Amino acid sequence: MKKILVTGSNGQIGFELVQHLRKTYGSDNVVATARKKAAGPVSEGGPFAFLDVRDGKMAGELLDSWRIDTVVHLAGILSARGEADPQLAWDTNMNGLCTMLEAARPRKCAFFFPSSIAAFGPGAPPENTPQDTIQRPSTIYGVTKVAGELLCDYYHLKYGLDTRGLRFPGLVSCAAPPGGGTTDYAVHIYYEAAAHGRYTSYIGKGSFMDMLYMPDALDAVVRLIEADPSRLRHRCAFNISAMSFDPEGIAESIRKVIPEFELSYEVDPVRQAIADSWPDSLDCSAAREEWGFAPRYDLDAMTRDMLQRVASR
Ligand code: AKB
Repeated sequence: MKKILVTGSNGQIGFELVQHLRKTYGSDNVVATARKKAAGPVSEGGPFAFLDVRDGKMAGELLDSWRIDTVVHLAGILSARGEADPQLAWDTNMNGLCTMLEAARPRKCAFFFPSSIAAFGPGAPPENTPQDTIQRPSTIYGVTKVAGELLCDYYHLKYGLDTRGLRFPGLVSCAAPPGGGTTDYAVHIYYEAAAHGRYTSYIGKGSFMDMLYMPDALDAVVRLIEADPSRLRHRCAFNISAMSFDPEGIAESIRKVIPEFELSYEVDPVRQAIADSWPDSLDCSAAREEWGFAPRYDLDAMTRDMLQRVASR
């Protein structure tokens, strides 16, 4: 049975992934870590420890004391917050990653790294963006994601570390809020639709971005962690996505459940510029072929589920 340590456990992905991993591998085998303790399932449903991912001594002690063999390194600053404080984004995302890789290296821990659609920039083909193509991002977040992908690949080539990663698109979920991202509008819109029947979008009409519903993201992480290494031609990181829509597309889907839903726009130039620099839709064939990526939710299925869950909260 794996012994897994997760960083960034209070974040949008971490909050749900910790619970999913505990169900899959057993509560005692998944150590959740974060800089702050929050009451709830992450700190109460299994082992929890404080960890600043830039503290290598503390990271090493935790890996030893819990006999960890797999690190899922989620802690990081997202795209919009990164543009507000590029130095913080570099420090957390790059120094945090280097520190955790160095802690994992002598202990031969498998290592999962979350990259992002942000690893692509304006020079990449925007439609059906290939797995392997030009990556010249124009955000600090994207710069740390490309560097992170390369660094994780390097640790595999140089030291034989079992590094694997996914390029996450916008993730839609309702268990824990997203924070500081560009794709967050695709979560907020469901809350506002359920509560007020209307939403004002900071992303403009016609801006398409890739998205994935959280249950499919959790499934993808476990599938990749469990994948037969002999089938992996790529390592860090795989394109994954289940849908691509603009604000009009998600509004249309919401109107199938709430016909009177209204959408208006107050475009935020910072987040709009980020969205404009990202792909419109990804080619996910490498993920399907190499480890069986198979998302279950399309836009309408996600909308029905989200609106039901948001309404019941
Ligand atoms: C963000 O919007 O910054 C993230 C991402 C796509 O990586 N959700």
